Amino acid sequence: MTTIAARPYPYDFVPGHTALVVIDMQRDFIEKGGFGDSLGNDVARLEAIVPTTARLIDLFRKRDWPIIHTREAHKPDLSDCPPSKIRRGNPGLHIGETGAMGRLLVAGEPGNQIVADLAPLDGEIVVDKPGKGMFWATGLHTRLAAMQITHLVFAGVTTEVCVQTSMREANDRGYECLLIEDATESYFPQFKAATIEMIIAQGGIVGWVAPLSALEAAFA
Ligand code: C5J
Repeated sequence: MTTIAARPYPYDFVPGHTALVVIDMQRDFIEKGGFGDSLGNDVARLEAIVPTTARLIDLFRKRDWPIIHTREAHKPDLSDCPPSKIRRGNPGLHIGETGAMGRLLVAGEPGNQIVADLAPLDGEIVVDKPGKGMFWATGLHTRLAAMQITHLVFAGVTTEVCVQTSMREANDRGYECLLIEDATESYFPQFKAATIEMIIAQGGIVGWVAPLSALEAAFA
C-alpha cells in the first residue's frame, strides 16, 4: 500500500487492486466540430488537460497497472438512447445527428474516438457507455470484480457530468475513489470547483482528490 497526499486526508493506493479510469476523452467533447462544441462550449478548456492525462496514463502503463477508457457512445440505431436524452441539448444538433466529425455520440463515428494523444493500447479496456455513469448497461462492475479491483483513480471529462456520475456510482459499489484534479475538466470552471468540494465534503463522502504531482511523488 502507498499513501498519496490527498484531500480530505491521505489516500491509500493499493497496487494490484487499483485501476485507472479515463472518462470520455473523446473527440466529440475535446475537439472543435464535436458534440461539446455544438453545444456552444469552449473545447480548449478540455483540450488543455490532455498532456496531464497522458502523464497519468503513462504512470499506470509503466507499471502495467490496469487502464479503462470510457466513451459516451450509442448504437447507430440509438436503441440504447432514451428519447428524453435525445430531446435535450442544443436545439440545432442532437445525439445521432451529423456534425463535422460524423454522427454525434454514435459508436464508430470519427468524433466518438478517443483523442489521438490518449489512444488506448492493446490490452487496455475500452468501455462504450450509453449513460453518463460508467456502470449503467456496461457490465463493468463484473469485470472489475473479476480483476479484484477495489480502488479506482479517475480522470477525464466532464468533471461534473460523466466523471462525477461514474465516481458516485463507483462509490455506491464500494470502490475507494481518487480523482486527479488536474486530469479532469469542465466547460464551466465553477462546476469543476463545486464538484471537487462535493466529493471531499464530510470526510470524503464520495472519495478523495489529489493533483497528479502527489501520485508522481509517491511513485517516484
Ligand atoms: C456530457 C460527459 N457532458 N462525458 N458528457 O454530456 O461528461
